[in-house]
Amino acid sequence: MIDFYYWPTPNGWKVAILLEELGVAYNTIPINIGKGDQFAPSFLAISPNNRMPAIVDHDTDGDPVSVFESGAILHYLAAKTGRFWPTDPRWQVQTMEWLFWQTGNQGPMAGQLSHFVNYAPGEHPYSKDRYAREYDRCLGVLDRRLDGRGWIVGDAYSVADMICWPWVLIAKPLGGDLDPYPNVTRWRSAIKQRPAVQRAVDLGKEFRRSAPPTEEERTILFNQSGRPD
Ligand SMILES: N[C@@H](CCC(=O)N[C@@H](CS)C(=O)NCC(=O)O)C(=O)O
Repeated sequence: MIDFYYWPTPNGWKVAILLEELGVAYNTIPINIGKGDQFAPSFLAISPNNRMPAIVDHDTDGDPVSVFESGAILHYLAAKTGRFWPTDPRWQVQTMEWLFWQTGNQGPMAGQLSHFVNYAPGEHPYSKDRYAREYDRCLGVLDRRLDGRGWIVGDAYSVADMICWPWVLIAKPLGGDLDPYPNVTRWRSAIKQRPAVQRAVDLGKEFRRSAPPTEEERTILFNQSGRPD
């Protein structure tokens, strides 16, 4: 059994998609990031960066294995199962490149854009524009990569696609425009049709925010620093 520390956001969907595609048994543990669950010592022991997703894999030969950071989780599960991971060593290198690209580029830019769009709408136009442009630049990078190919790496759907897809799914609510990016649009639709992906996006939908963030959520998600209390 895998414990999956989760909240329904694009970063959470990346791992939910792989778990659903693999069809493995997992136990969902909600981490309400708007209420501060990410700072609980028991969660920090698994995910020291106070971010979800994270997993603890109990199906091991020895002690349970805990993994934080979506790229590391996808690599761990794909390497362990041998699925959604290419066998060609050159394609394996490329898969790693796109896992790192997503967590170092598209993810942080989209995450900051989402913060300015959802938590400080209209308050900081320069910052919002900076991240909107970076998000758009990343869409262009993906579009060029997908030119003439169905999937990001090799000839099959893999964890490289799973990690890059969730922040593209929500382009519109982020204020992004997919019209200039036909390859990304085609790829986004192909993945969206997969039943496992639909189950993953629906996971924990009862926890999704239906109203603008409360003052408590804004304070928890804005006021973080690295200093001990
Ligand atoms: N690089 C991390 C990013 C994870 C991340 O930013 N998670 C957000 C939710 S989308 C979070 O846990 N936020 C809690 C907080 O900001 O305190 C990954 O890819 O796993």
